[in-house]
Amino acid sequence: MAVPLSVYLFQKKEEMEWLDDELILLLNEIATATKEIAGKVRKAGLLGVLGSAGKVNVQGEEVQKLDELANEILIESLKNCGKACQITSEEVEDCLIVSEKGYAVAFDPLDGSSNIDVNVSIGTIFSIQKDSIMKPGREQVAAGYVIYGPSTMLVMSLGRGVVAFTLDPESGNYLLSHPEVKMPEKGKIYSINEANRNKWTNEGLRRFVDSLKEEKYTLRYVGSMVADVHRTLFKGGIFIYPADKKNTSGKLRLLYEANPMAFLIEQAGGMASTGEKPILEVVPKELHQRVPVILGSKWEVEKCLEFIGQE
Ligand code: P6P
Repeated sequence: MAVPLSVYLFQKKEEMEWLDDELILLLNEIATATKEIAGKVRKAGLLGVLGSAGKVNVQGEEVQKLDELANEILIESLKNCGKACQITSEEVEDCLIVSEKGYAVAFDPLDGSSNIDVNVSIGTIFSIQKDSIMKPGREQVAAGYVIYGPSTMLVMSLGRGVVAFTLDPESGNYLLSHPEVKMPEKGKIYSINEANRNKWTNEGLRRFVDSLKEEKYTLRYVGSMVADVHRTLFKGGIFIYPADKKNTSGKLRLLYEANPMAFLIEQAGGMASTGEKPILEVVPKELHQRVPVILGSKWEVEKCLEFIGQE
């Protein structure tokens, strides 16, 4: 039988001295919270939790009822397990300081919420740092996401490669389904919202996208970062959310979207850049700061950086 997440983490303690009991407990807690979220997502239409919560969050985005529910589930779980010293959520303006020492957790409780009401894959993204979340992403001790898709999958890295677990509906356990996720060196898919093409602030980016069309790449864009990054991680290619005239620093948030995804992509052999530097080298200045995101297979990311550098 495939290895359950809790057993996998216990087994990894031997190989990874930094994987202490607190971190193992925290990861199991986050996994358990996402199982509860998966249950709500699966039955959303029956629970009356579709649609807007009638509020706007710190991002200026309309909050969906499921966003709020997922946020409450994660915050309660992290508070109850007592192993998170800081809790940062996309849905909460300020960082919740619990104690000075321990593991700092940042998360997007339900990413891609504009897709909730149309039953398209959405996800939860998390990042874990020692003591404070306000450090370059290179220092993450763990990061991952759960994608609520045709199957619910937990994809994560502890700093030694990327593994994926699939939620088994019978046992209710996350079971190891992909012991080693490696990115293809090059793909055939590009993923960017081309509706914003004329707003992109870098002319080289338009030339790069046109060059991929010349090479017969296909476009896939779900509009949920978790779904677009999951496909890029497994199939290769490139995902881009660039700076544009409306979002001058891009739209995606550093601490709980760009950093965890960049950590996974690099751990799987890919690259993740802001266009000026590796995402994991950005020194955070604000809790909800945004960065441009260019991530995926090395070949495409390097090619993209060449084009935008020649602007
Ligand atoms: P756009 C979802 O709202 C999100 O934050 C990410 O999940 C996704 O990649 C992006 O926004 C989509 O933004 O402007 O293309 O709709």
